[in-house]
Amino acid sequence: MSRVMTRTMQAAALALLLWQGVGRADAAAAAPQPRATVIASEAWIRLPPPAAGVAAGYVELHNGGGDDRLVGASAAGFGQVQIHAMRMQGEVMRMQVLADGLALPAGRTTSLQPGGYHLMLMLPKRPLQDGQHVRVRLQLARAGEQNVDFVVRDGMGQAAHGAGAGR
Ligand SMILES: [Cu+2]
Repeated sequence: MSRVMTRTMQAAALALLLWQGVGRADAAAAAPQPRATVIASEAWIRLPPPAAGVAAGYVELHNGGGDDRLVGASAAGFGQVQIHAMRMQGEVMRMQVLADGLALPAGRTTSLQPGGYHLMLMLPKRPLQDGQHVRVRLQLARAGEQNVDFVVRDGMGQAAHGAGAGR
């Protein structure tokens, strides 16, 4: 009887050890990095005209995880960063603030690009320069915060941001 008891206890102790080991392995696998499920690429800011109070930022956001949402953004050199869409209003293209952010469907790449969704960088603390890097902190509902470096580029050849398309 005591032998059986001892074996049972040994088995239990072994099971406990294994369980703890597994638990530790799981924790180790999960701990190192917050899941970077949203990958940003092609991040750039169109060089605005001198004295412009705003600049537009564009980026490709690939979401390799579950449904997510870009809910906000900020940048050290700007008083505020908003998420905008371009919408036709009658025959005129206008910008619109996306107060609830921008949906990033699972497995898809969502493009912020000229003529469409964009980041509106407002209240610049100093003028932007061609080639400059601007670090923007993106706030994602699920994936958390992510810093992305945007390069300032002179976007010649395309309609100026915010210009009316009606005439
Ligand atoms: Cu805008």
